[in-house]
Amino acid sequence: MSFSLPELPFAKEALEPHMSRETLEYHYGKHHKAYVDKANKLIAGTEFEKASLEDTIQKANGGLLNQVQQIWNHTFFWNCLTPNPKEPGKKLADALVKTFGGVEDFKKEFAAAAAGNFGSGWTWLVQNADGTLAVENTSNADTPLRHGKKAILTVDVWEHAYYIDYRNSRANYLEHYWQIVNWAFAESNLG
Ligand code: MN3
Repeated sequence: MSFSLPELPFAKEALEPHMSRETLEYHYGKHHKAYVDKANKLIAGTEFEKASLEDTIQKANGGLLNQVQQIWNHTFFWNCLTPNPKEPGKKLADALVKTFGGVEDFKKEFAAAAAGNFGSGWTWLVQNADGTLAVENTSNADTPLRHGKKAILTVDVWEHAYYIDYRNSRANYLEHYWQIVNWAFAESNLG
């Protein structure tokens, strides 16, 4: 078994003007694809040749771990975006009210964490093993899966995610992110 690049869940131009076709051509077509290609080279002849992506994330180390985490993180990220956003559903909205005080309070805390995530990384809404929700940052390729947490929502804050559309302004990128968030996908991840 080898890893494959999943189809994007929308057309490359579908998220414009918030995320351009050009960004997706690079971010999905080159960066995400490169993680898949590099992982497949690294598993050749190893115990991971027949392992699932999730098992490999739990067991791999070093360069391979970085690549497989980035494959998973990006696939999850594309699913967190939609050209047809709707308001958060009741189950998710209630959970956000309980933990953060409200949907807008959650968005503020998540955006502040993303703005403050130093260097390359990801910002997540996670569900802990005890069912509680939390906003967390990870660095580089690190992913909540590796730490026994369920990912609910994420934003990629590597510069490659926003440099084409927003240059150095992560803040502008984050403002536009809220216009294309797939709340229904986030809600479907709640346990
Ligand atoms: Mn990325």
